[in-house]
Amino acid sequence: MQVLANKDFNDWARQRQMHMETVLERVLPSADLAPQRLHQAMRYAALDGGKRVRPLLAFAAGELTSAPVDRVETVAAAVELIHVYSLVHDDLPCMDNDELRRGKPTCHVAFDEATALLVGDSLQSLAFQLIAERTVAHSPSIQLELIRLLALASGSRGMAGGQAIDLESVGKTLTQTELEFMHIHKTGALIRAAVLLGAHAGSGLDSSQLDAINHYATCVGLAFQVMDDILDVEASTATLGKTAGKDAEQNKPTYVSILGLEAARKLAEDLHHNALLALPEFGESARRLAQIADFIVQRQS
Ligand code: GRG
Repeated sequence: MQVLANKDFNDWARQRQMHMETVLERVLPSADLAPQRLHQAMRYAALDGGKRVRPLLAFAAGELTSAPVDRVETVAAAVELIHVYSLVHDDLPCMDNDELRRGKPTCHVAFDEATALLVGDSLQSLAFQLIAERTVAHSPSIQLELIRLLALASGSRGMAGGQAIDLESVGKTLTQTELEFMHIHKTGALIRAAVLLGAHAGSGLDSSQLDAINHYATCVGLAFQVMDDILDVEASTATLGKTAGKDAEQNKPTYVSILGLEAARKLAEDLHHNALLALPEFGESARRLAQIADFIVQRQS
Protein backbone atom coordinates (compact mmCIF):
# COMPACT_ATOMS: atom_id res chain seq x y z
CA MET A 1 0.00 0.00 0.00
CA GLN A 2 1.44 3.33 -0.97
CA VAL A 3 1.63 5.97 1.74
CA LEU A 4 -1.03 8.66 1.90
CA ALA A 5 -0.84 11.71 4.13
CA ASN A 6 -3.22 9.92 6.49
CA LYS A 7 -1.15 7.79 8.90
CA ASP A 8 -4.20 6.54 10.78
CA PHE A 9 -5.65 5.10 7.54
CA ASN A 10 -2.30 3.72 6.38
CA ASP A 11 -1.88 1.83 9.67
CA TRP A 12 -5.43 0.48 9.54
CA ALA A 13 -5.02 -0.60 5.89
CA ARG A 14 -1.61 -2.19 6.43
CA GLN A 15 -2.92 -4.27 9.32
CA ARG A 16 -5.81 -5.54 7.26
CA GLN A 17 -3.62 -6.26 4.23
CA MET A 18 -1.40 -8.40 6.46
CA HIS A 19 -4.46 -10.03 7.97
CA MET A 20 -5.74 -10.84 4.46
CA GLU A 21 -2.40 -12.34 3.51
CA THR A 22 -2.58 -14.64 6.56
CA VAL A 23 -6.14 -15.70 5.74
CA LEU A 24 -5.29 -16.39 2.09
CA GLU A 25 -2.17 -18.33 3.16
CA ARG A 26 -4.44 -20.48 5.31
CA VAL A 27 -7.29 -21.09 2.88
CA LEU A 28 -5.23 -21.76 -0.26
CA PRO A 29 -4.29 -25.43 -0.64
CA SER A 30 -0.74 -26.14 0.46
CA ALA A 31 1.86 -26.18 -2.34
CA ASP A 32 2.89 -29.74 -1.48
CA LEU A 33 -0.64 -31.08 -1.79
CA ALA A 34 -1.42 -32.86 -5.09
CA PRO A 35 -1.78 -31.58 -7.75
CA GLN A 36 1.27 -29.64 -6.59
CA ARG A 37 1.85 -27.56 -9.72
CA LEU A 38 -1.72 -26.24 -9.75
CA HIS A 39 -1.59 -25.43 -6.04
CA GLN A 40 1.80 -23.72 -6.42
CA ALA A 41 0.37 -21.62 -9.24
CA MET A 42 -2.75 -20.69 -7.23
CA ARG A 43 -0.53 -19.52 -4.37
CA TYR A 44 1.79 -17.70 -6.79
CA ALA A 45 -1.12 -15.72 -8.23
CA ALA A 46 -2.96 -14.95 -4.99
CA LEU A 47 -0.26 -14.35 -2.38
CA ASP A 48 2.16 -11.51 -1.82
CA GLY A 49 0.82 -8.84 -4.14
CA GLY A 50 -1.85 -6.35 -4.99
CA LYS A 51 -3.39 -3.51 -3.07
CA ARG A 52 -6.16 -5.69 -1.60
CA VAL A 53 -8.64 -2.86 -2.20
CA ARG A 54 -11.65 -5.21 -2.26
CA PRO A 55 -10.83 -6.84 1.08
CA LEU A 56 -10.25 -3.36 2.56
CA LEU A 57 -13.69 -2.34 1.34
CA ALA A 58 -15.25 -5.46 2.87
CA PHE A 59 -13.54 -4.81 6.23
CA ALA A 60 -14.57 -1.15 6.14
CA ALA A 61 -18.19 -1.99 5.25
CA GLY A 62 -18.22 -4.55 8.06
CA GLU A 63 -17.56 -1.67 10.48
CA LEU A 64 -20.98 -0.21 9.55
CA THR A 65 -22.72 -3.28 10.92
CA SER A 66 -20.24 -4.44 13.60
CA ALA A 67 -19.54 -7.57 11.57
CA PRO A 68 -17.51 -10.18 13.48
CA VAL A 69 -13.96 -10.42 12.16
CA ASP A 70 -14.13 -14.15 11.36
CA ARG A 71 -17.08 -13.47 9.03
CA VAL A 72 -15.66 -10.39 7.32
CA GLU A 73 -12.29 -12.03 6.74
CA THR A 74 -14.03 -14.91 4.95
CA VAL A 75 -16.10 -12.72 2.63
CA ALA A 76 -13.08 -10.48 2.03
CA ALA A 77 -10.98 -13.50 1.05
CA ALA A 78 -13.74 -14.85 -1.22
CA VAL A 79 -14.00 -11.55 -3.11
CA GLU A 80 -10.20 -11.30 -3.42
CA LEU A 81 -9.99 -14.85 -4.79
CA ILE A 82 -12.55 -13.98 -7.47
CA HIS A 83 -10.56 -10.84 -8.25
CA VAL A 84 -7.30 -12.78 -8.59
CA TYR A 85 -9.01 -15.35 -10.83
CA SER A 86 -10.16 -12.48 -13.08
CA LEU A 87 -6.63 -11.06 -13.26
CA VAL A 88 -5.11 -14.45 -14.15
CA HIS A 89 -7.65 -15.03 -16.93
CA ASP A 90 -7.49 -11.42 -18.12
CA ASP A 91 -3.71 -11.74 -18.60
CA LEU A 92 -4.00 -14.83 -20.84
CA PRO A 93 -3.01 -14.53 -24.52
CA CYS A 94 -6.66 -14.99 -25.58
CA MET A 95 -7.61 -11.87 -23.58
CA ASP A 96 -5.18 -9.05 -22.71
CA ASN A 97 -2.03 -11.07 -23.34
CA ASP A 98 0.06 -9.51 -20.60
CA GLU A 99 3.36 -10.63 -19.12
CA LEU A 100 3.55 -8.56 -15.95
CA ARG A 101 1.13 -8.49 -13.02
CA ARG A 102 1.69 -7.29 -9.47
CA GLY A 103 5.34 -6.72 -10.32
CA LYS A 104 6.05 -10.30 -11.38
CA PRO A 105 5.56 -12.49 -14.45
CA THR A 106 1.90 -13.31 -15.07
CA CYS A 107 0.68 -16.75 -14.05
CA HIS A 108 0.70 -18.24 -17.57
CA VAL A 109 4.26 -16.96 -18.11
CA ALA A 110 5.55 -18.30 -14.79
CA PHE A 111 3.68 -21.61 -15.29
CA ASP A 112 1.80 -22.25 -18.56
CA GLU A 113 -1.50 -21.30 -20.18
CA ALA A 114 -3.42 -24.43 -19.27
CA THR A 115 -2.32 -24.14 -15.64
CA ALA A 116 -3.31 -20.46 -15.55
CA LEU A 117 -6.76 -21.35 -16.88
CA LEU A 118 -7.17 -23.95 -14.13
CA VAL A 119 -5.83 -21.51 -11.51
CA GLY A 120 -8.64 -19.11 -12.37
CA ASP A 121 -11.24 -21.86 -12.30
CA SER A 122 -9.97 -23.21 -8.99
CA LEU A 123 -9.73 -19.81 -7.30
CA GLN A 124 -13.31 -19.11 -8.28
CA SER A 125 -14.49 -22.44 -6.88
CA LEU A 126 -12.51 -21.90 -3.68
CA ALA A 127 -14.19 -18.52 -3.19
CA PHE A 128 -17.65 -20.10 -3.28
CA GLN A 129 -16.53 -23.05 -1.17
CA LEU A 130 -15.40 -20.61 1.56
CA ILE A 131 -18.62 -18.63 1.77
CA ALA A 132 -20.70 -21.81 1.59
CA GLU A 133 -18.90 -23.83 4.27
CA ARG A 134 -18.17 -21.12 6.86
CA THR A 135 -20.67 -19.02 8.75
CA VAL A 136 -20.58 -15.56 7.20
CA ALA A 137 -23.95 -14.10 8.21
CA HIS A 138 -26.46 -14.04 11.05
CA SER A 139 -28.93 -16.39 9.35
CA PRO A 140 -28.84 -19.07 6.64
CA SER A 141 -31.10 -16.97 4.42
CA ILE A 142 -28.73 -13.97 4.57
CA GLN A 143 -25.80 -16.32 3.93
CA LEU A 144 -27.55 -17.63 0.80
CA GLU A 145 -28.15 -14.05 -0.30
CA LEU A 146 -24.39 -13.34 0.05
CA ILE A 147 -23.57 -16.34 -2.12
CA ARG A 148 -26.13 -15.17 -4.68
CA LEU A 149 -24.70 -11.62 -4.66
CA LEU A 150 -21.17 -12.89 -5.28
CA ALA A 151 -22.32 -15.18 -8.09
CA LEU A 152 -24.25 -12.35 -9.74
CA ALA A 153 -21.32 -9.95 -9.44
CA SER A 154 -18.87 -12.45 -10.96
CA GLY A 155 -20.91 -13.87 -13.83
CA SER A 156 -22.28 -12.78 -17.18
CA ARG A 157 -24.48 -10.10 -15.55
CA GLY A 158 -21.45 -8.77 -13.71
CA MET A 159 -17.67 -8.99 -14.13
CA ALA A 160 -17.49 -11.67 -16.84
CA GLY A 161 -20.19 -9.83 -18.83
CA GLY A 162 -18.25 -6.58 -18.50
CA GLN A 163 -15.14 -8.36 -19.74
CA ALA A 164 -17.11 -9.65 -22.77
CA ILE A 165 -18.18 -6.09 -23.60
CA ASP A 166 -14.57 -4.93 -23.12
CA LEU A 167 -13.29 -7.52 -25.61
CA GLU A 168 -15.99 -6.53 -28.13
CA SER A 169 -15.12 -2.84 -27.76
CA VAL A 170 -11.53 -2.97 -28.96
CA GLY A 171 -11.10 -0.52 -31.85
CA LYS A 172 -14.64 0.85 -31.43
CA THR A 173 -15.79 4.28 -30.36
CA LEU A 174 -18.02 4.08 -27.29
CA THR A 175 -20.11 6.84 -25.80
CA GLN A 176 -19.48 7.73 -22.16
CA THR A 177 -22.75 5.95 -21.27
CA GLU A 178 -21.63 2.75 -23.02
CA LEU A 179 -18.22 2.95 -21.33
CA GLU A 180 -19.91 3.41 -17.97
CA PHE A 181 -22.18 0.40 -18.59
CA MET A 182 -19.12 -1.73 -19.37
CA HIS A 183 -17.21 -0.66 -16.25
CA ILE A 184 -20.18 -0.87 -13.88
CA HIS A 185 -20.05 -4.57 -14.81
CA LYS A 186 -16.36 -5.32 -15.41
CA THR A 187 -14.82 -3.53 -12.42
CA GLY A 188 -17.75 -2.09 -10.48
CA ALA A 189 -19.75 -5.27 -9.84
CA LEU A 190 -17.05 -6.96 -7.74
CA ILE A 191 -16.21 -3.75 -5.88
CA ARG A 192 -19.90 -3.37 -5.05
CA ALA A 193 -20.02 -7.02 -3.96
CA ALA A 194 -17.06 -6.43 -1.61
CA VAL A 195 -18.94 -3.60 0.10
CA LEU A 196 -22.28 -5.43 0.26
CA LEU A 197 -20.83 -8.71 1.50
CA GLY A 198 -18.78 -6.93 4.16
CA ALA A 199 -21.86 -5.05 5.39
CA HIS A 200 -24.14 -8.12 5.27
CA ALA A 201 -21.66 -10.07 7.39
CA GLY A 202 -22.87 -7.95 10.33
CA SER A 203 -26.23 -6.93 11.76
CA GLY A 204 -29.19 -6.04 9.54
CA LEU A 205 -29.45 -2.96 7.36
CA ASP A 206 -32.67 -1.09 6.61
CA SER A 207 -33.56 -0.29 3.01
CA SER A 208 -32.39 3.34 3.18
CA GLN A 209 -29.01 2.19 4.49
CA LEU A 210 -28.79 -0.42 1.74
CA ASP A 211 -29.54 2.25 -0.88
CA ALA A 212 -26.80 4.45 0.62
CA ILE A 213 -24.25 1.61 0.58
CA ASN A 214 -25.17 0.73 -2.99
CA HIS A 215 -24.72 4.36 -4.01
CA TYR A 216 -21.33 4.57 -2.29
CA ALA A 217 -20.16 1.30 -3.87
CA THR A 218 -21.30 2.24 -7.39
CA CYS A 219 -19.53 5.62 -7.23
CA VAL A 220 -16.34 4.17 -5.76
CA GLY A 221 -16.30 1.34 -8.33
CA LEU A 222 -16.50 3.80 -11.21
CA ALA A 223 -13.99 6.19 -9.62
CA PHE A 224 -11.60 3.25 -9.30
CA GLN A 225 -11.90 2.54 -13.03
CA VAL A 226 -11.55 6.20 -14.07
CA MET A 227 -8.34 6.35 -11.98
CA ASP A 228 -7.18 3.09 -13.56
CA ASP A 229 -7.58 4.67 -17.00
CA ILE A 230 -5.71 7.81 -15.85
CA LEU A 231 -2.87 5.78 -14.29
CA ASP A 232 -2.56 3.67 -17.44
CA VAL A 233 -1.57 6.91 -19.20
CA GLU A 234 0.32 8.70 -16.44
CA ALA A 235 2.09 6.07 -14.34
CA SER A 236 5.08 3.92 -15.23
CA THR A 237 5.14 0.14 -15.60
CA ALA A 238 7.45 -0.03 -12.56
CA THR A 239 5.01 1.89 -10.36
CA LEU A 240 1.95 -0.02 -11.55
CA GLY A 241 3.56 -3.47 -11.46
CA LYS A 242 1.70 -4.14 -14.72
CA THR A 243 2.30 -2.92 -18.26
CA ALA A 244 1.46 0.79 -18.55
CA GLY A 245 0.00 2.30 -21.72
CA LYS A 246 -1.81 -0.90 -22.72
CA ASP A 247 -5.18 0.75 -23.31
CA ALA A 248 -3.88 3.06 -26.06
CA GLU A 249 -1.66 0.32 -27.50
CA GLN A 250 -4.67 -1.99 -27.80
CA ASN A 251 -6.89 0.80 -29.06
CA LYS A 252 -9.31 0.40 -26.15
CA PRO A 253 -11.88 3.06 -25.35
CA THR A 254 -11.18 4.58 -21.92
CA TYR A 255 -12.32 7.57 -19.88
CA VAL A 256 -9.11 9.32 -20.96
CA SER A 257 -9.59 8.56 -24.67
CA ILE A 258 -13.23 9.69 -24.55
CA LEU A 259 -13.01 12.67 -22.18
CA GLY A 260 -9.33 13.67 -22.12
CA LEU A 261 -7.15 13.67 -19.00
CA GLU A 262 -8.49 16.79 -17.34
CA ALA A 263 -12.17 15.87 -17.66
CA ALA A 264 -11.41 12.30 -16.56
CA ARG A 265 -9.74 13.67 -13.41
CA LYS A 266 -12.75 15.90 -12.78
CA LEU A 267 -15.07 12.90 -13.20
CA ALA A 268 -13.06 10.91 -10.64
CA GLU A 269 -13.35 13.84 -8.21
CA ASP A 270 -17.12 14.12 -8.79
CA LEU A 271 -17.58 10.39 -8.20
CA HIS A 272 -15.47 10.64 -5.04
CA HIS A 273 -17.60 13.54 -3.81
CA ASN A 274 -20.79 11.62 -4.61
CA ALA A 275 -19.56 8.50 -2.83
CA LEU A 276 -18.96 10.51 0.34
CA LEU A 277 -22.50 11.97 0.20
CA ALA A 278 -23.86 8.47 0.91
CA LEU A 279 -22.00 8.07 4.21
CA PRO A 280 -23.13 10.69 6.81
CA GLU A 281 -26.11 8.60 7.97
CA PHE A 282 -23.65 5.99 9.25
CA GLY A 283 -21.70 8.48 11.36
CA GLU A 284 -18.26 7.51 12.66
CA SER A 285 -18.69 3.85 11.59
CA ALA A 286 -18.24 4.94 7.94
CA ARG A 287 -14.86 6.60 8.57
CA ARG A 288 -12.88 3.82 6.84
CA LEU A 289 -15.17 3.73 3.81
CA ALA A 290 -14.65 7.50 3.43
CA GLN A 291 -10.88 7.06 3.69
CA ILE A 292 -10.89 4.28 1.08
CA ALA A 293 -12.80 6.60 -1.29
CA ASP A 294 -10.04 9.19 -0.69
CA PHE A 295 -7.37 6.55 -1.30
CA ILE A 296 -8.97 5.42 -4.57
CA VAL A 297 -8.74 8.86 -6.15
CA GLN A 298 -5.32 9.69 -4.69
CA ARG A 299 -3.60 6.39 -5.48
CA GLN A 300 -0.51 6.30 -7.66
CA SER A 301 -0.70 2.61 -8.60
C1 GRG B 1 -11.45 -12.59 -17.09
C2 GRG B 1 -13.81 -12.88 -16.22
C3 GRG B 1 -12.64 -12.04 -16.43
C4 GRG B 1 -12.70 -10.77 -16.02
C5 GRG B 1 -11.58 -9.85 -16.06
C6 GRG B 1 -11.22 -7.27 -13.68
C7 GRG B 1 -10.97 -7.73 -15.06
C8 GRG B 1 -12.06 -8.49 -15.68
C9 GRG B 1 -9.82 -7.52 -15.70
C10 GRG B 1 -8.67 -6.82 -15.12
C11 GRG B 1 -8.13 -5.87 -16.12
C12 GRG B 1 -8.12 -4.50 -15.65
C13 GRG B 1 -6.82 -3.82 -15.70
C14 GRG B 1 -9.22 -3.90 -15.21
C15 GRG B 1 -9.23 -2.51 -14.74
C16 GRG B 1 -9.47 -2.33 -13.28
C17 GRG B 1 -8.86 -3.38 -12.47
C18 GRG B 1 -9.76 -4.45 -12.04
C19 GRG B 1 -7.58 -3.31 -12.15
C20 GRG B 1 -6.89 -4.29 -11.33
O1 GRG B 1 -7.33 -4.22 -10.00
P1 GRG B 1 -6.40 -3.66 -8.84
O2 GRG B 1 -5.77 -2.36 -9.25
O3 GRG B 1 -5.28 -4.78 -8.81
O4 GRG B 1 -7.17 -3.65 -7.57
P2 GRG B 1 -4.42 -5.34 -7.60
O5 GRG B 1 -3.29 -6.07 -8.26
O6 GRG B 1 -3.96 -4.18 -6.77
O7 GRG B 1 -5.33 -6.25 -6.84
